[in-house]
Amino acid sequence: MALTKQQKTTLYTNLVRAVALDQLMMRLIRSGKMVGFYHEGGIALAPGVAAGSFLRRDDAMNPHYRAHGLAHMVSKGIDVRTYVAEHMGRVDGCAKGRSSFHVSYPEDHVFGWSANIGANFPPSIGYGFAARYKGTDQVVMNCSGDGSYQEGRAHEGMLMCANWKLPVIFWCENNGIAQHSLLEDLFPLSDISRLAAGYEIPSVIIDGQDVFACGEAALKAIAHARAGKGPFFVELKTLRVQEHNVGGLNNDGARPRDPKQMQQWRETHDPVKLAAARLLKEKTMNQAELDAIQVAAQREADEIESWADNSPKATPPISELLEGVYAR
Ligand SMILES: Cc1ncc(C[n+]2csc(CCOP(=O)(O)OP(=O)(O)O)c2C)c(N)n1
Repeated sequence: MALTKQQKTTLYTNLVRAVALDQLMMRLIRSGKMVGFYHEGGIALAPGVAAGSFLRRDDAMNPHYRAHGLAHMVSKGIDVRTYVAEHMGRVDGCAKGRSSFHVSYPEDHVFGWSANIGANFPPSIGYGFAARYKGTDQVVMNCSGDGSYQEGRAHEGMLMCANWKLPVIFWCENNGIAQHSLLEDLFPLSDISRLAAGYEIPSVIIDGQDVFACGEAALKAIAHARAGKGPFFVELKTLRVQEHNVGGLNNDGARPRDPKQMQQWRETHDPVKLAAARLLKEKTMNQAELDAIQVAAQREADEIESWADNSPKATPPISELLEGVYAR
């Protein structure tokens, strides 16, 4: 499925926006302005961008938590100002500054997530079942890393979707590592999508550094699910070039990846540089157009930061702390 100029522009613009936001989040965590910790997206943002860019507003999406789902959410058209403010513990945050990245945007059909990896599968399947039951043509984009396919819920979910032909896309952002464990130490196979074959779910393997290839795969998977043909599995091979998270407590001990190797990947596998080179070579865009996209993305990130900066710090009285707690 060849991409149109408009689709390429959308993907490239969303990628540059996602990178600017990821860099903003890194500045916030390193300067002490962010509460909690952050999982850098780095050069692994193209899959998230592609996952969100071609969904309708009423399609459900469960973003992968890397880069805290920013690439997925901005690409789906969500205004992430309140989400950034939430990370900064501000009253205008989407959970009044009391959470970190456990949020939902129900009006945009992003139904929230949990720190518990694999927890996204049951609600995604439920959303897919609801779409089928109500006879709508909504699809569900269920994004996760390779790590969540160690979970029983992923396998129960794939089985149910395959059996009932639910419109769920299993979007696996495979960076070859789960926290501190290399993929080869966790799985007897290197292609997670081969698991899908056991459930008769069709699959593709994509270069996750190529945002256009990711976009083509998203269009294919969405068309398949929307046409009522059941689930589809997309495995996007990508790279993590940072420790698991920044600002957390778990960065001591053995480092599974060589920092020099990670630095080299940043230079050779940067999806923005790869996409820009392709757009210039094909003459889809010129340098001035690419520069304008960069400037606009930086401005957007700066405006979000100053908007959040102007929101007061959340210091709820003890009597209000249990508001919004629904189960204990
Ligand atoms: C059920 C569960 N087990 C373990 C953890 C600890 N944990 C947090 S992130 C993570 C690795 C996830 O890897 P992956 O899904 O591949 O995402 P990546 O960080 O590589 O993008 C683990 C094991 C958890 N949050 N939930």
